[in-house]
Amino acid sequence: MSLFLLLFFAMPVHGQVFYLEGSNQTNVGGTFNISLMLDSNVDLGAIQLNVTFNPSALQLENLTFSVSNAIAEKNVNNELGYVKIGIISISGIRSGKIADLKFKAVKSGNATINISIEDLTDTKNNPLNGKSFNYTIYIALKGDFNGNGLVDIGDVAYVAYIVVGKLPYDENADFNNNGRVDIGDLAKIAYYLIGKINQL
Ligand SMILES: [Ca+2]
Ligand SMILES: [Ca+2]
Repeated sequence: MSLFLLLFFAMPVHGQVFYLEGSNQTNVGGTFNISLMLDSNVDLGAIQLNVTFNPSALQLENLTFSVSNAIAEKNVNNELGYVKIGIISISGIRSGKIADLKFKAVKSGNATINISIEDLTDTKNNPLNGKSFNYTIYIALKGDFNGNGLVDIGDVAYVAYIVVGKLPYDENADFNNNGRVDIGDLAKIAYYLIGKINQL
């Protein structure tokens, strides 16, 4: 066995790992839930995190903590796009769900949520290292089939081609939710384009 492999096996398996779990796709105007999770190899006594997001793309509607035997506080700022999280636990937290976050998507495109670890200690107040990370969610605009960020004549043509059978069925074009892409859906996107209706 090489020295490299010996060194590799002598290293600890992992440290303090935070991660996000949940949806990675939604529509403009839609909400989505993600869970902040922890997987640590030691009990954590204090956790201070800064969660940042682009406020023109995302708004945090709700944050609920799931930690027991702990003091947990949050400071949400949707104007600047952050939520600061502070958790103190005497008995220690090791793994599982920390919090549920509910976001509203307000702009189409890829939106990034960054989790930055400001402070982390074990239950004896020794500092620990944690890894900051990003989470990306894709926000689609309903009716924007060619992905240019707006509903335009090209998108209306796309639906028209489906209606006449020149393009295959696309469930995202079923605006009236009747299981088919038909003339009713084509009328809806055409009305939306010219401003007769304001929602698809
Ligand atoms: Ca478009
Ligand atoms: Ca339909």
